[in-house]
Amino acid sequence: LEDRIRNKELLSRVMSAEEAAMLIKDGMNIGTSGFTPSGYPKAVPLALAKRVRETGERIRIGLFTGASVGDELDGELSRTGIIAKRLPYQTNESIRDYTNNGGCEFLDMHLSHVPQYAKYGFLGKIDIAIIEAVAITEEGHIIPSTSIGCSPTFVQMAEKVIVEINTSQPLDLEGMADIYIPDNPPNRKPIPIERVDQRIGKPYITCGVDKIAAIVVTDIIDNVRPLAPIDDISERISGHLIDFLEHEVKKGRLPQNLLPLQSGVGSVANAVLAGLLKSKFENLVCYTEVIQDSMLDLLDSGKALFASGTSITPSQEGLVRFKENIKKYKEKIILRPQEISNNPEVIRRLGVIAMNTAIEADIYGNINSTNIFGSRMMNGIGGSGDFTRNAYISIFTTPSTAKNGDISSIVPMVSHHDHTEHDVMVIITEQGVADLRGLSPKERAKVIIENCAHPDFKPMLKDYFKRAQSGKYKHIPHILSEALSWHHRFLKTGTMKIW
Ligand code: 0RQ
Repeated sequence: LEDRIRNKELLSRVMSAEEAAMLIKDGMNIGTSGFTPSGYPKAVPLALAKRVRETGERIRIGLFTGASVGDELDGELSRTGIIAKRLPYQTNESIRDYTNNGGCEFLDMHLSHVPQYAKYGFLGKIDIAIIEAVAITEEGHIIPSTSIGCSPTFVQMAEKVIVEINTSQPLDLEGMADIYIPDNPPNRKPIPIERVDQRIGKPYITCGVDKIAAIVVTDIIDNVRPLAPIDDISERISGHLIDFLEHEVKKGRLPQNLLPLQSGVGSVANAVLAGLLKSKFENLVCYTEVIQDSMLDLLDSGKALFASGTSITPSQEGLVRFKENIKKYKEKIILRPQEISNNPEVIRRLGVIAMNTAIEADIYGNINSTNIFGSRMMNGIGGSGDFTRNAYISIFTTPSTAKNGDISSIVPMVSHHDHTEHDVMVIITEQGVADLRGLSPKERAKVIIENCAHPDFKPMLKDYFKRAQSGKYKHIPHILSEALSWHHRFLKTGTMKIW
């Protein structure tokens, strides 16, 4: 244990998860490590849930994380009714249902905003930070595990820190992190990143011996999620995206090795990166948030030279490969706080190509990535807004239909807005590519309907757009009484179709 807890005094603060969980009281705000279920605390939340189950004690907390965390945290604490408020992103079925059924208040936030909200005091007091680590240094600083997320800021702002030393996380992770926290305005300086492989901070999270109230040793592994196999639709979307990038290179708007790539999560995003592996692009670099299997493939094949992110989130098999080859990956991967990985200033400077997924898009180019039928929260906006608004090219992909073809993903008006017509440059479905750059709303509508809509819904969309244009106002023509009728029809009849 001495190589993991390098300060002798701190060895006396090692305790059981049950004892550490006793520090958590009703009404507290708890900030934890974790980003897209990786590097999050597991033993303490499990012990807290067990305590509440066994004693019936009332504990309701605010739970703040980097992004999504595993079932030991979001799942267990929502099933025991412990979470009163949650931010900023989740992917766990239990907390999704809990949120949609009104069990907690959920704040869906741009991920780059979370650390600065915490630092500005906008989230109130952070009582305890619970951070998964591979080690604690002699000085009491924390070597984070597979994700950085908001951990540095939560540690800075919290009154007390509980560290979960996870022995399943290799010590060789030490050195992968690059921790830099910007000052608050008016003293904020430019972030000195000009290349994706640049290190600007420290390899540890500054904490200090005094702040550490408890250390829990565990070996529970990250509950990473399996990736769906790449299907025909995802492959076609990926093909269109690669063709589009090749076209941009031919036009001289992108260099041969493209620009730094950001890719969202999910099956389509994975297929897009897998497509890049087969493409003729070389010497790629990634400035992204999540590093998943296909990103490791790009690095292994030599197609990509470097990846900067805030978490490593491979599948179970990918995790084994990552751990076995960690020394090699350490030369090609930097993990940064999400305030830096998702920073608008850096994204704009580097000229990132942002590729994210939509639930639905409307004919004018607005995107809904989060709320099904306007009300049912799926995962959250995550980092998609940080990247989309500031990217060199912002691309959204989605299959043109959902629910066995009964839903059109291209609709007259989105039922919830995440990314507006002002931010979205390209929409791609398996049907084709709509390049919206430089187009007015009516010009966009023609291209989106023509190139992206499914043939089953194209005539209905054309008919709507035509009739809308005979209305009084011509800028963004709509028939308000009909704009959301497609969603309404699905909820009533189980299909958006009218035949
Ligand atoms: O619901 O499971 O009940 O059938 O939406 O759809 O096809 O499984 O999609 O897993 O690729 O996720 C946008 C959610 C896509 C994800 C989203 C229903 C569909 C299914 C999921 P069921 P799929 P994926 C990086 C950047 C936002 C955040 C982001 C996401 C469910 O990519 O959360 O990009 N993105 N962050 O049936 C009604 C439609 C629908 C629909 C799909 N048009 N209408 N329901 N569904 N289309 C991550 C981070 O920042 C951390």
